[in-house]
Amino acid sequence: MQGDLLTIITPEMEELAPGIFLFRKYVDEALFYNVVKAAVAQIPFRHMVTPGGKRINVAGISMGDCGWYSDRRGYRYELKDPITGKSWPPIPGDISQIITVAAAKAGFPNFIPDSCFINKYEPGVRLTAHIDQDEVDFDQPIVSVSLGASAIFQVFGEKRGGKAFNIPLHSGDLLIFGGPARRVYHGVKKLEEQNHPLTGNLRINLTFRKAL
Ligand SMILES: O=C(O)CCC(=O)C(=O)O
Repeated sequence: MQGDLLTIITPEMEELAPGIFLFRKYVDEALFYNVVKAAVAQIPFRHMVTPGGKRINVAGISMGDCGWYSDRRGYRYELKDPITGKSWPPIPGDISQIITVAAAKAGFPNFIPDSCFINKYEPGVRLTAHIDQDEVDFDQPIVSVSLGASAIFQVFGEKRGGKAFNIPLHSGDLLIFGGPARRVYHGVKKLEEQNHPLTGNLRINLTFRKAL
């Protein structure tokens, strides 16, 4: 009974700060994870390097019309995987639709992602603070889905350092940042060792963007 009451009074979406919207337990985790597994079967996770030649700790691959890419030539979007020369696996239509609907609820109508970066975090791995700024239109939000192990997403604001606003993210959560929060520095704290029924000790994150 208490559980039912909680379901009724918990809002579907919370605006945590201007432009930052959290939908707790919003997506069907198995549906999204099956999409990840199908994409990874086509292009295995890999560690890219920064333009300065440093290995990026979080392994990742892309789906969509274009994929975020980094190597000695710089950060950019690529229409084809530079390693294999093949197109990225498409973002399935039902997944894209779920993302579009969530974005509209947060006040971003007509958001149709053309790129999804899939991050894989192993225990001990963190994502350093950065801004997403390789996209063409900053009026379009970023929509991020978490699967498996829980992590702390950190929002720093306009500068990289300083005190972070910490947002714990759990499997099935969907986070949107756009508008005044579109170009904030953000990162993910070092992943703790965990055992999640979906992914074991891994955290998977899907970041949907309109890049081109
Ligand atoms: O893993 C996350 O929650 C965030 C990922 C992210 O910020 C990125 O891929 O740019």
